[in-house]
Amino acid sequence: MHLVRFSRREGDRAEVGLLDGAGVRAITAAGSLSALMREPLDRLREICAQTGGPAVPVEEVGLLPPVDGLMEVWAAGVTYARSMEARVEESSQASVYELVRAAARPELFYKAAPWQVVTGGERIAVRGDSALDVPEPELAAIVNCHGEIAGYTVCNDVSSRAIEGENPLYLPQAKVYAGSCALAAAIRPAWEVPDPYDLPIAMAIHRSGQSVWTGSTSTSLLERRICDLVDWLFAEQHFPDGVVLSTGTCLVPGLDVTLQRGDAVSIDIGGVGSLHNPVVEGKDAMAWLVPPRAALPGGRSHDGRLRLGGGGPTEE
Ligand code: DO4
Ligand code: MG
Repeated sequence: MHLVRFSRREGDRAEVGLLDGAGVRAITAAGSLSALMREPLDRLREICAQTGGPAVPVEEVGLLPPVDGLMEVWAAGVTYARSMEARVEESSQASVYELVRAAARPELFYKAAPWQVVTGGERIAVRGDSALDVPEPELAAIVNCHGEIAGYTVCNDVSSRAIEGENPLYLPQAKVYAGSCALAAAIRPAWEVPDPYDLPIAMAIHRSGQSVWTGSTSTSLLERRICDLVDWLFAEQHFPDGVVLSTGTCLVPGLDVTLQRGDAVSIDIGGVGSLHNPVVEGKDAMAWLVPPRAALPGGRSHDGRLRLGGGGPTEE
C-alpha cells in the first residue's frame, strides 16, 4: 500500500488517498498530504486503516508529487563512502568532504519547495551552464511535523558536478535549479518498511534506446541513521507541514559520464517504489512548473502548477 496525492481529472483539486492493487481510495479524513503530516504517526496509521470505500483504477487518476502546503524538500550529502569519493574526485577542495563524512553534524541542504518538485513521467533537467551532471538516486524519508518518519519514497537529487566541483560554496547552484528535484508519487508507509537499511537501489541512464550507465547498491551502506539526520534537520527549525528528507546517494557514475538532454533516468528502490523521468536542458523547458501569481497564496490550481507552453510529462 502507498499514500498518494492525486487528482481525478486535469484541473480537479488534489486529494490524498491510498493506492493498492485495486486502485486509489480517497482519504476523506484529510484534504491534503500536509494535513496528514500534521497528525502524529499513530493517528496517521489509524486514518489509513480506516480508509475504505470504492477504489478508482489508478489509470483513471493523475498522480501528483508527494508534497504540498508548507512542506519542503531537504537532502543529506556524503552519507555513503561512494559519495565522498566522487566529490573528492571532482572537487578543487576535497578535504571538506572527508571532514563532513567524519563529523557528527551531517551535511544537510535545502532542495525544493513543493511547486518545484516533479514526479514520475515528468521532465527533469540539467543546467545549461554545466558540463558535468548526474542523477542521484536516493531513499527519501517523509517526515511529519513532529519529526516522526511517516514513510519513504524515491528521490532523484539531480546535480551539477561541474559547478559543485569548481567550489563547494556553489552547492546551492549545483543542487537547486528548475528541474533538479524529482520524487516518486507513491509513499510507502514507514510501518510497511521493516528495515530501511536493507533496501536495494538500482539506477539506469537510457540514451537512444540503450542503457549508457547502470548501477546498483543497497541502503545497508548508509553511514548515518535516518532518525539522526531527521534530528539534525529539526534541531533548530520548525516544519509545520512536515518535510521530505532525501538521505544521499551511493551511486555516482564516473567522470566520463554526464547526463544530457534526451536521456531518461530510471530508479528503483525495492519495497519502496520507482521513478522514471525524461531529461531536458535549461529553465525554459521547465517553465511549465511556474505557478501563476494569481494561484499563489489562497487560490492554488489543483496541483499548484501552471503549464506554460506545454505540459511536463512528455519528452521534448
Ligand atoms: O556534498 C554534496 C552533496 C552530496 C549529495 O548530494 C549526496 O551525497 O547525495
Ligand atoms: Mg544527493
